[in-house]
Amino acid sequence: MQLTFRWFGPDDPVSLAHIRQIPGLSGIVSALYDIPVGEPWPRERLAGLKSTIEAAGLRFAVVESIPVHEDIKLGWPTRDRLIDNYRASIRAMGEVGVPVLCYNFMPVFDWVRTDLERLLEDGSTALAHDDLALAEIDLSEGTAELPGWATAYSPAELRDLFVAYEDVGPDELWENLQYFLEQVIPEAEAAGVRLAIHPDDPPWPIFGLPRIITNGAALDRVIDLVDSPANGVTFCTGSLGALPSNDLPELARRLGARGRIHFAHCRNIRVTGERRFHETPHPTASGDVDMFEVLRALRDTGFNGPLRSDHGRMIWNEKGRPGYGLHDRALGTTYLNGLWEGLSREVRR
Ligand code: DNO
Repeated sequence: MQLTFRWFGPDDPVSLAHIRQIPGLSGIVSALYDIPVGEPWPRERLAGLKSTIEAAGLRFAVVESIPVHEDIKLGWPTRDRLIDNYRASIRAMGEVGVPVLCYNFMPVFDWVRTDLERLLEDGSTALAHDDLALAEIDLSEGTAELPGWATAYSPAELRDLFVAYEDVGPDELWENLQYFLEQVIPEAEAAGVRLAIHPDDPPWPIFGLPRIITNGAALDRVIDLVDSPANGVTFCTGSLGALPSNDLPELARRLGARGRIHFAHCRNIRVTGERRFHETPHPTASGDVDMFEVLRALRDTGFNGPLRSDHGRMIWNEKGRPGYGLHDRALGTTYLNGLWEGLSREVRR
């Protein structure tokens, strides 16, 4: 297992120098955030980012993410040119030597929450989601009011997208994912890059848009769409854990045994009702994710890929990007590192 940390580039209030001081940490998860969705990523830009990371004594372990253009998810004729661009970006990753690409296939929105500052009992704040509160959000003015989502859409853009998705249900989305993977996976194989699809977050349809990567059966299905070692998943405990029917240790064991977990996101959550949860500190005792058993399953199945502590709370008066401050993610990293060391020694004895 390689401990990694997400860094949002030079504008991130968290510096590489601080990340470097977290014990046991070797890898950075990052992206080129200024390239418009659909454009190919220039190799020199990726190489530049890699040099910056290496100059800080760290390694560029994962690209998270190259966003998939909506036309690809919608299956529009324009998708072929956009998929060509995506393949070019994968080639650039291979040439520069970044081995893992985390991506998602969620229509229109990436992760969504209804509260970015839920006050927890200990005085910290965390991200929270409640589908009843989501139903109250008015998107007729665009995405300005939507917590969590970084890409802003104007009211007109959003209206057009919702109209476009009227013709795309779960079956069409699956077909479009298959079409995409059939083209990009051979390129990834040739480039020495492993793709790792991120589960939908939260793992159910929102605003009437389909969401398909929600459980173990879906992750198995993705892997089966194109049978290649380059076609794998990001095992995200927080996303999958929001549905109590997902048995996380069992899922980690099954997908791990198939050798298709290429990246792990470790975050804990507390489910407080139907489609309602909030994020918590990382340890098992703090939430509903049995982090020890998840890591044990990964360890038992020989997982040796990148793993990162996912969303942290805001603690110690830190102000920063929701879910991505330094302090609580660093605490989480240290906890995960400790669990892993314990598990590794246990096995050797
Ligand atoms: C949220 C992240 C996701 C993830 C993308 C991957 O904090 O885990 O936004 O980066 O879904 O494409």
